[in-house]
Amino acid sequence: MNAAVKPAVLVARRAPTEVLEALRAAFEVDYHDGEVPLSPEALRERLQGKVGVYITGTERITAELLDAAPSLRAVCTMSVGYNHIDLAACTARRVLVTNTPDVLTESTADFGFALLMATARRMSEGERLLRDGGWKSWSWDFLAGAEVHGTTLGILGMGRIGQAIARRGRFGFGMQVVYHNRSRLPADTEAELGARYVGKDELLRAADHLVLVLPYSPESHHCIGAAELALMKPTATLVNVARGGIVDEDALAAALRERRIAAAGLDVFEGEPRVNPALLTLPNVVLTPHIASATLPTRHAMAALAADNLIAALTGAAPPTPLNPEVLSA
Ligand code: 8YV
Repeated sequence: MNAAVKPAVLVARRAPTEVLEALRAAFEVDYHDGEVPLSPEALRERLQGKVGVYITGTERITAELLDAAPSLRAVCTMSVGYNHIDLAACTARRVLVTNTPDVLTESTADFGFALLMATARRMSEGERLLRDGGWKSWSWDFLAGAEVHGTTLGILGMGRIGQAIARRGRFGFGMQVVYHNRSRLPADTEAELGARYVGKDELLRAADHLVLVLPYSPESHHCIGAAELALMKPTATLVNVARGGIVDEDALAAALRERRIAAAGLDVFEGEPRVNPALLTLPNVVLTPHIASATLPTRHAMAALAADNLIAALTGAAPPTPLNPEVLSA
């Protein structure tokens, strides 16, 4: 590459120093290091003349935006989910899209399991009570929650993260694992995980703890609503570490309020960072601000992978994790 004419890219969110340095060595970088994401208008403006963009889950890449930024050739997101990117529109315009799978699998599964535990064992409720001076005495059922070990773990969406959660449940907690997925896992993977494939309704009926780890799409929008919640055990917990839009939050709040399910743990929300007010006042829901992948090593690895993808995409090398590799051979 001719160092005098580096390609121009936009780094649309703050990135770790070493990653920014690598990007600056390869590109002319326009850097948005503010806490708040660029507005759609500012993003469109800053993309003028750029051939690549480094984004996170908070920047939406739409067909309209692509048409307004015709120089763009690569969109590299520091996230495994890519529902914020119109992939078909990118492919149609021969814009490469990459994401960051694998590097966050184990940390996200750790957090999913932690949220399950916190939810089942009423940890947030206990801490709130303690901090508020409400710990006065003891009784046999004081903050008694649901059992985790030896119970049935249901997983909706059995991709890499779902499988990593299944391993924790099976090998760490002696749980029976049932799952539902668009496609069934190979028999040897099912055997390794001790996981039984079931229909969605059976999953809802069987799970003592149901974890949602499926990708968000028009098909999965509100796929857990009033009808699905009605199939769950009144003692069950629901955990969502996927995307907020998968759950109808009003229906969930009603089910929690009326104790039609016992509790929920939510790391993702439909309108995040805004949280449905109906959830905020309920005692039996643990709420966390979309931090399932948030460990420093994992976030460094995600950022580095997104940058590696951007550098490869714009220097003629093979990007490590493309989502539409057909663009490369077109
Ligand atoms: C990120 C995520 O926190 O990777 C994903 O899809 O949801 C999270 O790991 C976030 O989207 C960062 O861009």
